[in-house]
Amino acid sequence: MPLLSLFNRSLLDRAARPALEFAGVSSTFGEIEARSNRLAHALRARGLQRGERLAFFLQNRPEVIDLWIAAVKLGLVLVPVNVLYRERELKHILADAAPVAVVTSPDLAGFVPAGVICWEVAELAAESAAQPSARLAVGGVPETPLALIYTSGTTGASKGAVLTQGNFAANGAALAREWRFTEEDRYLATLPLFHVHGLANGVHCWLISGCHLRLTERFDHAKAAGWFEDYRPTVFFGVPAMFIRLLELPAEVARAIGSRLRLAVSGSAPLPAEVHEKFRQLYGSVILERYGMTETLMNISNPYDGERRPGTVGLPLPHVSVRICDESGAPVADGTSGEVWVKGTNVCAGYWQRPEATAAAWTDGWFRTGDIGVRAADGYITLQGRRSDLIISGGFNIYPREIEELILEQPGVREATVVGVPDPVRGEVPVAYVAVDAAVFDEPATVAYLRSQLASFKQPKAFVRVDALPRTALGKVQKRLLPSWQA
Ligand code: MCA
Ligand code: AMP
Repeated sequence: MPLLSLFNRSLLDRAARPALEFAGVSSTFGEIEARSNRLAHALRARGLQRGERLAFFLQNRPEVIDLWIAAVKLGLVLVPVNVLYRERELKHILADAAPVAVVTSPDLAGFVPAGVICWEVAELAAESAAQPSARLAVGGVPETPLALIYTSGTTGASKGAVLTQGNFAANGAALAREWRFTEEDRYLATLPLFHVHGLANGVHCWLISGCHLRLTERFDHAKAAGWFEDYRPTVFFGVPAMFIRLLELPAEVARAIGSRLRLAVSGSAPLPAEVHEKFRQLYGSVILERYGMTETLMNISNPYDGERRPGTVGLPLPHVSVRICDESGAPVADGTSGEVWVKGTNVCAGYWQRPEATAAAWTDGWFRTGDIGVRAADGYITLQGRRSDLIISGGFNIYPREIEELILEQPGVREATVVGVPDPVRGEVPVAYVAVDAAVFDEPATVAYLRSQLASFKQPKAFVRVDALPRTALGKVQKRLLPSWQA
């Protein structure tokens, strides 16, 4: 079914129902329908045509949702940008995607590189208010691109995954069904809307099921207990760092929250089996872990009914085929580790203007995820690591090479490598190992430089000095041989 038809179940058929609450302000589905129509007219008036790209660089707010729905209606391609990115990171994405403009807010506009057109989100909303509320019937077919979402895939260079309306429709419909969403649900949305977890899963399960959504600007562990108490959600989606934070709540508070929570979903990074168990004990709720990627949306999920097995990501979703393959691409036997390959209506159309990267990531129609996994005889899949040295911190991805290259530019640095070290809350944090000329290397200046160039979650937690990096005979750094580091 086309994505807009799925949305119509709520936007048109449940027009009078309360839909969304943000900062104490509520909207019905009918109001969201009218607002997104007005915004579509305003975007048209600013010259945007079907197929054109428009970036957004915004904290969570209802305007992001309006923009998403307007893009579906107009056949536009949105480019979500992480709000923690700084000018250098934005420059790459905006130069590559070449959007007509970036929708942003005054607090973030200063990070947008000079020469890029910024549209102020509040001005756009004010301008929309004067536009007609009737639909602009442009729409799209399943193949119509809807988003370019930047991710590094299995290599270091950030590329835009071209996700279509059909990808979001297939993924959203499958998740809403598999996870038993109904219009009675109350979904607490604290995940960022600039990533697939919050956007493709959260927003789509909500719009397709017609349940109620409370949106927060971001996750804040100091406020989380209050939100759960006050909103009484039945559904919560989070990254492991959020569930680890939730373990800090007093037992009686946790038990009351858990008694109302019918579904807690974790993903984006491995959920330690110990956290799964502690959450069950404290909240009386068994976390459902699932696995996805920007390029593929969701692939594999533990079942709603049936065993949610800790440490595993479960079974392939109904619209997804999964193979575990050896280096030659041949499927391996159950119990043997290999690379996870996926195929299905969830998989993106390729990388934006990167035919070589696209060719490298797909083989015979199968997308090679770069994740290493193993399938048990009963079908449950366990992820065991990645082929690349990606670090995942609090659910945000970090490519060591990006940080290493910046450190190597600093005076007095002979060698540098960055590795992920275990962190009790964020899973992993980056630490730099450097071989330096001590008389020249200025650590505070390097830290200040990295702060100006990189998102906060990419900042190395320490600079560990070594005489030289351990290398193979071919010169490759052997990260496993580095001395261990403790905070
Ligand atoms: C985090 N920070 C932010 C925001 N989020 N700052 C401003 N706005 C935000 N929205 C910064 C904080 O300022 C702080 O910076 C650092 O991140 C950690 O914040 P803290 O309050 O200590 O939070 P925490 O308790 O450590 O939790 C961090 C977090 C964050 C809120 C869980 O990591 C997060 O939002 N993660 C979600 C990532 C996500 O959605 N991933 C999905 C992508 P400083 O360090 O300077 O103090 S992967 C995906 O989509 C695939 C497909 C999948 O499978 O889902
Ligand atoms: P991204 O490229 O930001 O979409 O991140 C996707 C990557 O996150 C995947 O390739 C996995 O390595 C990782 N990931 C997502 N969900 C899980 C999970 N449940 N367990 C382990 N890793 C995960």
